[in-house]
Amino acid sequence: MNSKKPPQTLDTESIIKDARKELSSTSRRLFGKRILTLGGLALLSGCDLTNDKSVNNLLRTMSSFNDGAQALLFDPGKLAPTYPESMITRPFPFNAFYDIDQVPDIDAQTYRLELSGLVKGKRIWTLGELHGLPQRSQVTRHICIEGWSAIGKWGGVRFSEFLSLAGSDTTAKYVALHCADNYWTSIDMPTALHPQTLLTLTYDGDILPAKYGFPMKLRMPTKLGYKNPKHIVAISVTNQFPGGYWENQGYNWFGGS
Ligand SMILES: Nc1nc2c(c(=O)[nH]1)N[C@H]1C(S)=C(S)[C@@H](COP(=O)(O)O)O[C@H]1N2
Ligand SMILES: [Mo]
Repeated sequence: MNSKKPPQTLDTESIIKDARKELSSTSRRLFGKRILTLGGLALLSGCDLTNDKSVNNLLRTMSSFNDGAQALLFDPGKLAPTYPESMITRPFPFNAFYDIDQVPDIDAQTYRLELSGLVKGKRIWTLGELHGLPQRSQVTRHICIEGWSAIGKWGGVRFSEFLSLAGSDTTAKYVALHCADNYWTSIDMPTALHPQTLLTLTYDGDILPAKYGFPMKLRMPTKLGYKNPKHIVAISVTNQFPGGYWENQGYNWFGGS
């Protein structure tokens, strides 16, 4: 859109379309169709919608409004669907912000996971120590915002158990996850403590291959693909909003699936 256009030529339809995209299906159901008119959106956001800047503000407001709605609607006891092993997608797709030949090469011997922030206990973990914790596995569906989904089997440590072993302050708001390829994301504490959130070390029964995130991927079947970081090297428990690689470029932060 061109900011020099007079207000009456604002592209109403595409504003509403973008606004609709900012709302998840759950929040759309919660608020009904009525607000998805220009007047309704203006009322909700307090934006006058007379130029591009106010439309941008509106969409940003919608997105954080949607984060809040999704957080309210998130049920920490509700499990994402699991599938029989016969339904695993083979081969499982690879995706990253770079091509497969750029996947980071991480040395298992020298690898260390560093915990920081609101944590009282052990802050440096070796891979051996992580493999020594109780392991479980689950077959779940990964949904990528780019329009594909696939079923895979991941195994590893329940993240809530890891966080409590490390003496984390689970009343903190966020957990930030930093990756060897400089990707990062962050999640809300209720999702970090969800029983299906796993610090995964294996894929389909084998050590996690490089392309799927060696040595470790945080797998959350309750969140979209971009919230599932691979090659994690540092984790921080914090009350300061950490954002994320795609989230800072406009993807919705809560990213529920
Ligand atoms: N470190 C890192 N983690 C990442 C990404 C990335 O580029 N780097 N991409 C995300 C996205 S958008 C998707 S869909 C999944 C893909 O995971 P897969 O290669 O195991 O299918 O990884 C997510 N985690
Ligand atoms: Mo994705």
